[in-house]
Amino acid sequence: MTMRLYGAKGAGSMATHAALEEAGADYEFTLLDLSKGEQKAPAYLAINPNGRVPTLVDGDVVVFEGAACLMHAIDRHPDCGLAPAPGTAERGAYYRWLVWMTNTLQESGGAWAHPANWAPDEATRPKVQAAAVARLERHWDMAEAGLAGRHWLLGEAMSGADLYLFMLAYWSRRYPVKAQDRPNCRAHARRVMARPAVQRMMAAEGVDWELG
Ligand SMILES: N[C@@H](CCC(=O)N[C@@H](CS)C(=O)NCC(=O)O)C(=O)O
Repeated sequence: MTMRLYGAKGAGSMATHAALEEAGADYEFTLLDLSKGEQKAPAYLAINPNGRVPTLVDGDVVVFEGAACLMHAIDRHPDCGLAPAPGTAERGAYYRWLVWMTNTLQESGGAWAHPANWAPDEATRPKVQAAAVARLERHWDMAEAGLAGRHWLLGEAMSGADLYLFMLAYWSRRYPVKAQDRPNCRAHARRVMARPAVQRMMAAEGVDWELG
């Protein structure tokens, strides 16, 4: 059955979109225009009451949250090589990195990019952003250390965690703390972006990254 990924240009759907391309999946991509509020349309809220992207619809199964969509897409294509076998040390690292990224690195970026979600009072937003910048420095340093001496987060093979890190690195290009300013993260982003599947995802979404 054809899966449907709801996403937006350069948004949290990028990692799942790239994984579906890597897997050669039978899927369709529905591009929502967030500036027009299409993510708040009643028909979309019926499948994802958060009113955010991404959402992955796989028959009767509806998955939201970017990392969950990514893991489900990969699990449905067990031969795609994007996740280590359950119960292995590498699988533990795969969970660890993915949950850490979505819960920590992504969250800190969100606090910098959308301080109003954390501080309704405008006067306190600069403090929220300053704290987010300090956290982002620590988090990107941790990603940098995690990539020391290895091509991929899990070591020998690229996984879904690398696609997720690439997505966050791409977003950070507009943040005061940029993944690309750290050599290991920069080399990692270039490595991921060189993948034909990632190129296809970026072309389909109409996004580019002049990483140099
Ligand atoms: N925790 C969610 C966050 C999703 C999220 O914030 N998505 C953004 C795009 S990257 C969005 O839909 N923003 C539009 C809105 O909040 O109305 C996830 O990781 O999937």
